Amino acid sequence: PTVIKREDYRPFGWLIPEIALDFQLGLEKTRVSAKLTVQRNAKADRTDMLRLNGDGLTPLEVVVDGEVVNSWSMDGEDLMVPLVSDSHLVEIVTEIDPSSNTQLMGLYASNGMLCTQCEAEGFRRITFFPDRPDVLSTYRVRMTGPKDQFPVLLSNGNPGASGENDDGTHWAEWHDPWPKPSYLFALVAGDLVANTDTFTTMSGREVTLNIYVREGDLERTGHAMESLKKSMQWDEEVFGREYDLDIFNIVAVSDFNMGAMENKGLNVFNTKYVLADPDTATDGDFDGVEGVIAHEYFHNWSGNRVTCRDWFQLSLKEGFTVLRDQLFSQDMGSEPVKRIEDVRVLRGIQFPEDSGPLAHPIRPDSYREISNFYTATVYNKGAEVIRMMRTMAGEEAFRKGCDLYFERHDGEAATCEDFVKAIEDGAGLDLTQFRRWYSQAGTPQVSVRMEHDGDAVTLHLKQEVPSTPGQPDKQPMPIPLKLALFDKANGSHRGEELVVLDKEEASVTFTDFADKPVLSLNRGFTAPVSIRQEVSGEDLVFLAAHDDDPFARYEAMQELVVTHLKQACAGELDDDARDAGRKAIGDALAAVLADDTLDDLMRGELLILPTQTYLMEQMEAADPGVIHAERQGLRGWLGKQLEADFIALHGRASDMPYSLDAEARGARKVKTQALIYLAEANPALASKMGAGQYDAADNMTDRQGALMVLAGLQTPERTHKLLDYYNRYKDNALVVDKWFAIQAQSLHPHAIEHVKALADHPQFTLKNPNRVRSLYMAFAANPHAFHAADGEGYRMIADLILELDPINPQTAARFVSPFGRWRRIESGRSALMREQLERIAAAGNLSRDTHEQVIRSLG
Ligand code: HT7
Ligand code: ZN
Repeated sequence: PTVIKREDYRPFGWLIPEIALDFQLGLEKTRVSAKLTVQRNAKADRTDMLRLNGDGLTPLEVVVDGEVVNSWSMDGEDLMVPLVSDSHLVEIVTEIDPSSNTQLMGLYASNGMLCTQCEAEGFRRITFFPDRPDVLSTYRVRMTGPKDQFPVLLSNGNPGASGENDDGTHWAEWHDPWPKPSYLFALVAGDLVANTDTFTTMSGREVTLNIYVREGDLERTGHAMESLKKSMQWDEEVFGREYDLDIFNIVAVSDFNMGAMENKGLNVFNTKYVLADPDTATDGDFDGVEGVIAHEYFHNWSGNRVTCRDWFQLSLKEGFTVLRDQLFSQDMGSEPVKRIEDVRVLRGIQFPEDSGPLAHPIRPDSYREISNFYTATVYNKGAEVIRMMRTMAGEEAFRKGCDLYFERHDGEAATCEDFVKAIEDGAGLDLTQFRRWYSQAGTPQVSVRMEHDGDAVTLHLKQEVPSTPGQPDKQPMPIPLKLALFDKANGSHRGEELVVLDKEEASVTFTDFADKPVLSLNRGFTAPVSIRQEVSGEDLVFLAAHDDDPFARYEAMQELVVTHLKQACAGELDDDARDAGRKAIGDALAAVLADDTLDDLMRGELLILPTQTYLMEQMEAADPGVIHAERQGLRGWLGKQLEADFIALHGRASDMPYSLDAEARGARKVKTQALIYLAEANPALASKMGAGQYDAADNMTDRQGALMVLAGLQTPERTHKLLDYYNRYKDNALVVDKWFAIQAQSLHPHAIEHVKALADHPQFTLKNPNRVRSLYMAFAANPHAFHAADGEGYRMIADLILELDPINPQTAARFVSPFGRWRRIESGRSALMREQLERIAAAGNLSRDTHEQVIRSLG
């Protein structure tokens, strides 16, 4: 397959200022007539050929300026229409079968309704068009379909005329006045009901808000609606962005490849990010709904009003919008807890990506299949890179830069460079060297050594950006690090400093320190880097107890555990040393449990052990079996030492009545954390307590927490409660997804057998991405099961990839990345992983998506 390169970008030869689409809707046959006004683009190289992208389409009719023509030809999947004048009207008719569209790209059927997904290149599966984000058009859409089957007919923009025909069909027209690229087109037709509300914008316009769902789901849309209104308000207050249509529609669909899609005025959502009530959704699910609703809404400006010139610029809209949704969620809930959660995702998913064969810069240089680049690097590291600019500029100056960006590029398809330039000009920063963050992949490693001489403290800082595929040599990047120097005697510091390390090596000196202080570095995680620091266990215990930056406190706790587990896994600790290490962690944890100044949400974070993936990331040739045993061993030891405290914590938290406020959520969080420790220390007790928590639960957070712990135990309660849960929720697809996931990610020694059996369950299907992810993504993220020493976990995921690829290549390709760890794992498993990658590569007829990922992974 062809490699597409960023440097090859050329403007399209033609402008398409307007498009009118007419749909005759049917589940098995939809007829699409497209009318394109076409004008020569004076800013592009002259051409007499109009290339219209297609994917699986055949033109039924091509009309140019009112005349049927036969002069067209096909170039692969694309339609080539010769045009001689400067402007033309081109009409094309195509026919598609939505019911056979299992890829869920373009127009497809889901549960009897029709919906679209056009990002990144789905529009070309609907009609022939220059399906690239720098061609902006205003859209008029008319659709006709059977009224009983599709009572609701939606598209982008504002509604126009509608009416009924004598044959049982009806029709509706929509007009979107804002020019947009084809990837933002959407259409929905189905039997849906709406939760309707309004929002009055800052200039006093009333906007109608609708959340469309299937009838039985209406009562679970309240949280999504509240989240939408809060997002609209927040974007006005914090970024000065006002909504720009009369109506904002959201539709929930159960078959969806990703979380949601920001189509102009008609967001299409995975049901997972719309539906929530206490009985069926956990606190995490509630946060997920709020975050994704906000994210898609914020795209209205960062993505839609200002869009991307080409797909290499994806982080322009995604990185910026992730930052915006993170800041929003920080403001809606606990700022430090949200920051910790975001960093956990970055370290758990993006850091491994950045150190493996799929590493790429946030602005990639080439791709074969763009769907493979909707990655944690583009999204989450992209957000961190913009966050660093904000840290260096300060909030106010950063806002000025953002204002300038929106003002300069409104209505345009922009580049990452345009964004950086606007921040540079608006915020008054020099970002010349900072631009390297856009072009260089790899997580920088910063090492720090502290020297104390007389009353001077010198920090010697050094950065190294590791080699990544195609980028053997790297240049130093500006790394903004917030730091504080603590006086151990009084437990405080003299204020935070921001140091920007922009050279390979630099030293900074601070005076007036008679005693050697304790360094708290990268506070608030100001830079997405790994820190290497010689720091004593004693200092980490001090920071874990005293740091006034909650993130740094969490970090110290994590570092204490990581350091210990790394040594234990490397076989560097004899029994006494292991006990001493465990004891230091136990003392720090006891302090966390006893600390009245902490709220439970934060306490819950401090109780979470570093993930196995993060631990593996810290080692050159990780042995997942050893890491799992050491990590669980530590957990069990802590559970035993602090058994009485955990039982007391569980009891206290259980007395808290259900509500969505922070206190009650915190109580639920620590309640299940306590159970997790007890399960390893005293399985019989934990089984009893877990069953009690399950039975007493009046909400999904408690019920799922208890079931998750029980699923890892070999007790009768496990079987009983899993069965009870299934019977109770078997008609709710999102909860059945949880039931699959709980078993696939469990600590149970037979998790692989359970997953194999679940694949034959009547409710399992490869056609629904949520269901596939709930079973197999959960499994692939379960280290002790996926990395089974005999390679059975690897075989199972490779089998899945091969079976899923012809059905849904985008989803199949996402399962390749776990195999990318083959170079950083002990030799036995490394060979087994590589063997499976080679088996997939050898299969004929692989999709472009999966083929690209397998080839890159084998690298
Ligand atoms: N911008 C949206 C991306 C998306 C997508 C990409 C590829 C295939 C299917 C997709 N569905 C949605 C989502 C977002 O980041 O807001
Ligand atoms: Zn997005």
